[in-house]
Amino acid sequence: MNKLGVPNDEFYMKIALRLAKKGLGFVNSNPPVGAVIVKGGNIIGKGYHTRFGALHAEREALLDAKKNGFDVSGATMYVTLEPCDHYGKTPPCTDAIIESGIKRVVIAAKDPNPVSGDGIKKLMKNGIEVKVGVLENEAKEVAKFFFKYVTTGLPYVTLKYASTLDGKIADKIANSKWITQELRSEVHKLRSIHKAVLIGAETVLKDNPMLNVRLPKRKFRNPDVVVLDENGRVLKRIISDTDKFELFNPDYQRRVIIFSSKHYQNVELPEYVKVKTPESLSVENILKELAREGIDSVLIEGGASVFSQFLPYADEIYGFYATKIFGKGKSIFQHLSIPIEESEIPFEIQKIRIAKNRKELMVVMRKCSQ
Ligand code: AOF
Ligand code: ZN
Repeated sequence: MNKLGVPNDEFYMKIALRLAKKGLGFVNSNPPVGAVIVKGGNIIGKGYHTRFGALHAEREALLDAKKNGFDVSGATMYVTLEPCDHYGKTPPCTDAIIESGIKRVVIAAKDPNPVSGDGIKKLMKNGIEVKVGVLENEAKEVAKFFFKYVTTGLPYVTLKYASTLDGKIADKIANSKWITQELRSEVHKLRSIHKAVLIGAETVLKDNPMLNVRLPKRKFRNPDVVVLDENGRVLKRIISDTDKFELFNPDYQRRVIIFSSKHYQNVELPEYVKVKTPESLSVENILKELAREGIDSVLIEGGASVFSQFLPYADEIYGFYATKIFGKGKSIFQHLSIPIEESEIPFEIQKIRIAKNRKELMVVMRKCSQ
């Protein structure tokens, strides 16, 4: 809205962004994208990318307008990402827009994906007025996994831990369940948007975690699970005991990828379990392998040795703190030893949330842009 309360480009782009968000968790490793078609101040079509491989937002919006009996010629399309100009899983959106008679296209962010061609140029060549950069930062934020994945070839890395006030993720006898409770739904939301969660062997063996999404009244997809099983301890145990691990529960309909330096031949694994034994189990190598598997985002869920390894690669950190103290116990990053003068990490606090019962705190930190 402008000062007189008349809807402007930002107003419609906000609606397109809201639509884009509906695809979060379903579209990876494609971008969540939203589109709105406006004619004479009225919204006559809306669409978003609903799941990986499905129609792009632009085509969904055009179909929606058509379904509702509207003629889109002369209309304006608001789209959160530059329309593609390539034959991928679907034909180019530029062609659909040009054919439709739309005369103006407002774009939030340019597409960083080189394979998608130059959609802006193509539209302009065909006499369409194009405006780029409306709510660009917001659009990049919504599609942050996609932007990182396409520009670096690595997944977006989010580190998530739940600790006591004194930074302990487990007590002295290694009990680590239920440190935080109230803010659990935030964790489940995080799981629902990431393509995969990653944990160490120790966590699998000690906690037997489900790592699925539990959100009432919401549609979601369970993330794939990645296990760092350097010495093959989990693999060895599942030879006889697959059923005992929640991780391998087929009801969750997800892939399980195990990274190990050892592979036990003649281990019979269900078809959704994949064992990878790359030459190096360095974090960088693991992230590259995950990217090759189409994983655009990974939520690191522990324990201490995994947190310590992945900290330098994290784009974002979600710290959940409970008003509890363990004194002795396992510290979040206990495998690092950093002198005080180097201890400030390149992160800034973006958001905090206090639980209703005032017993828990969520701190969201983002890597500073250099
Ligand atoms: C999407 N959804 O709404 C838009 C996309 O392989 P394809 O054909 O699905 O094309 C994927 C590329 O298309 C994607 O990387 C991005 O560059 C562009 N735009 N993709 O999945 C959409 N608008
Ligand atoms: Zn497209």
